Amino acid sequence: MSQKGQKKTVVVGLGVSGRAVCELLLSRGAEVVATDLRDLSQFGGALDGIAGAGALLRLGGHRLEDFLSADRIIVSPGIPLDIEPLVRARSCGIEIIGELEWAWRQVSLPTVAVTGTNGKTTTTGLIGEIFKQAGRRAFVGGNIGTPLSRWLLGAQAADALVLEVSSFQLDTASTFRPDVGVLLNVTEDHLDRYASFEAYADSKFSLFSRQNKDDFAVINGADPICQRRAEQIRGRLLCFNSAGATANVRVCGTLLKLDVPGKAGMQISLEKTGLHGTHNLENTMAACLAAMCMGIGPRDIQAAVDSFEGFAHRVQWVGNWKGIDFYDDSKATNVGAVVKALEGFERPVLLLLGGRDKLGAYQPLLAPLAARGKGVFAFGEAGPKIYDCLRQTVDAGLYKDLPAAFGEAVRRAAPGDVILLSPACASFDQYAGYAQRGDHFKKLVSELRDF
Ligand code: UMA
Repeated sequence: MSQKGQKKTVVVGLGVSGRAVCELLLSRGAEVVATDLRDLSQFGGALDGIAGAGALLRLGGHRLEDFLSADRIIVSPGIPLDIEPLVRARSCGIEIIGELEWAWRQVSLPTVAVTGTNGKTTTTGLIGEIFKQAGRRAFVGGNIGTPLSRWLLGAQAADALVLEVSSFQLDTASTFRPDVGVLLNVTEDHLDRYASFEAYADSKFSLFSRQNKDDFAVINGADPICQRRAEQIRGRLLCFNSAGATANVRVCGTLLKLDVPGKAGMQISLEKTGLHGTHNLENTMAACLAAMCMGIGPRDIQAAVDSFEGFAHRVQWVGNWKGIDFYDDSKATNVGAVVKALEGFERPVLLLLGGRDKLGAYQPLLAPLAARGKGVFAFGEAGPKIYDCLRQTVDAGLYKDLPAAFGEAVRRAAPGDVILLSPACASFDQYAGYAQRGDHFKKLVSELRDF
């Protein structure tokens, strides 16, 4: 214990999660050491509030002695758990937990948690919209953007939590237990952080590891990893399946038919949905099932399905020029997301791929590209690796950056084609984030008038 008798907490990483944790701890009088690899100059004043409130800032690196003298350590999701000070602190028995775990311990509200390699944000958003239509107040956040600890700093006006949860957040959880857990899919991602794909899948499945028999576990019956590991689930297992197999939610024409033991069946029309493609069908199925588990009726679910339009940078149509349609899917930072995006199109696709490699394989793109790929335009750091992998099978070219790849795709496209930015890579080689990369793509589309 610290001299003040308060628990001394080291907060690691001072991005949006870490800063919210610090603010909350400081507002409760805790002793806080706030540490980050970045220098003060790189924060542009963002730390003024916590410094003014009494946090001891340790910037430009982490100090082992801070970690070893802590009563507990709260880590931001992006902190690798194998950095030396954390390994040493763990071996000394010091508690290390994530921001989500720490914040969730302080709330007692029914919780819906959505994870999966792809589709988390859309599904979480749609569940949030369903709650809104039902007149039920829910905090919608987590990995989607607003950390739970930030919400705890406000008036906390909600009757439920609807959380997007990442594998990183699950890795640092020890009591987190959602009443309804949703796992959308598991495909290769974050292999720069996990020892193997199986280790990443373990992380995703840990969403269900503390559930009891009354909790709901909603999984994708068409996903091989979900199928293989379903027996690990101890809660009430519910499946959605876009491939038409027996499941708790099925597609019949333009209707979703939902059937959950112990609840009245319901039907939801997809005629007015703004979400397109197989992946969005799965997202919608999962969201409807989760809402049904939370006791929300068909009228409110239908109203949300009809009105929800999805989010920017997720297979978002951003314009048409001379008959060519342009879609921004900059959020697709792994290969599985690109496969899903390609499967959503019936027309020839010119695909812009590239950025910072995440060490996964690009081969899964070959089959959907053989079906509808008119060309691949590889760019950025990962460009050469992508080009080498795909050029035997599809017409591929290598470009230094997004504008160069975009320009060539436009020259090659014909009316009726689709130009899709779905990069399969992180953006950090050339952009601050996927949103900035998507915005750049949109700007290039808007400038085509002068092309
Ligand atoms: N840092 C250290 N030490 C290290 C490594 C990093 O101090 O060894 C510092 C960095 O210098 C930086 C800070 O840690 O200042 C960043 O922390 P962070 O990466 O956890 O970022 P936050 O701003 O707190 O954002 C996090 C999530 N980021 C990650 O998981 C990488 C956000 O998800 C999330 O929206 C936010 O919390 C609120 O919950 C982003 C994401 O990319 C969108 N998530 C991944 C995904 O969706 O695939 C998992």
